Amino acid sequence: MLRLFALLTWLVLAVGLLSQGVLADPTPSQPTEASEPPAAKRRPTLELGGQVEIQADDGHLGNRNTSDSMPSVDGITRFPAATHLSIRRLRLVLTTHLGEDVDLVVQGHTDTRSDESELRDCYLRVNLPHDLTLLAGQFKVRFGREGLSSSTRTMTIERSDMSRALYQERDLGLNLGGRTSSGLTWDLGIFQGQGLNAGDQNSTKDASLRLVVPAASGLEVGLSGQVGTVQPDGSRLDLPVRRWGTDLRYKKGLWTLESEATWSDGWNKFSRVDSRAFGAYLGNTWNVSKDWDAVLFYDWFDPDLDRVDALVANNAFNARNRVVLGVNYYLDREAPHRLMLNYEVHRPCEGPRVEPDGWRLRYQLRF
Ligand SMILES: [Ca+2]
Ligand SMILES: [Ca+2]
Repeated sequence: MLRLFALLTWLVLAVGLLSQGVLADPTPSQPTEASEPPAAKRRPTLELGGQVEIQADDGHLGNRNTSDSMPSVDGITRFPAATHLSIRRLRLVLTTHLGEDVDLVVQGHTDTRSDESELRDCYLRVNLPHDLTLLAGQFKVRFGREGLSSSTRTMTIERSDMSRALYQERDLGLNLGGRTSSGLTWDLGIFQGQGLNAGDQNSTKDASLRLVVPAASGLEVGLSGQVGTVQPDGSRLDLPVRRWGTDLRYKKGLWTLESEATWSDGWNKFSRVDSRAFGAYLGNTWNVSKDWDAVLFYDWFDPDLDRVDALVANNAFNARNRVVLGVNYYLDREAPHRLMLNYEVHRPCEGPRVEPDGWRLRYQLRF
């Protein structure tokens, strides 16, 4: 059933793309009179942007493994770490305007903390009639709120464990999105299902759906779903991926509330097996003054609702929560250009008690 649905959606999206002539070879127009000079060839225009994040992480946050002394960005940490300074993200985004309604977006990424340098985004964006937008290539799967948001807009320096474990991030595929006259936005996508910069390991495709409804003044409510399979590295087994989420954003006066919950019955990045998982967060930003925000954020996540490791602080099995107290100082809210300071309190809710509490400091500029 899933394979049939995936095939049909691929066909619909491909026909839409072809009908716009995006994939057709351009046919040079014939000059009407031989005496006229040939028209100058229109070249694509280029636009360069990006962002940089320089970050310090407190060694008390601990490490999830013993391979290095870097403080972890997530999970239950039980190994020592040292305070560390890193380029958390350096992103360069090249947008090529190929035509009036067609852009090619390519984004490169470097992270010295995890020693990563890789391609992140590479996709065609086609604006279609009736407020439709088609994305084709590698880009963020339209699912959830926190994971889908740019790191330049998140409330906290590091995202919740729920988003890190249950959000697909980037994948290779197609997404058709639109907006109705009532303001409802929708996205329907088909993906390989294997994640970032990975080839498909099986013949089935994942499907994703996201709806965002403007429910009341200042309030928007989102619903997301993803179904499919993943074949982990070194395995020949296809594990199911079934995720459903709901989220909201409510802004009133100086306060912005964001919340999200995701249910998963299948593979996730923390358990790495077919398990039932659940996570949620609730965050509030108080716009204290023109340049300052204060943030209070709580999140909870269990990567495997049916198992507990009573002996070891185990990231694959055990539930945990995190409280983040934060302040942001904006040099420019629009860019954004800001300094973020977070203090994170981590507590396992299952298994042995560890208390890897500590601070993070980030300088962030989008250009
Ligand atoms: Ca697949
Ligand atoms: Ca558990």
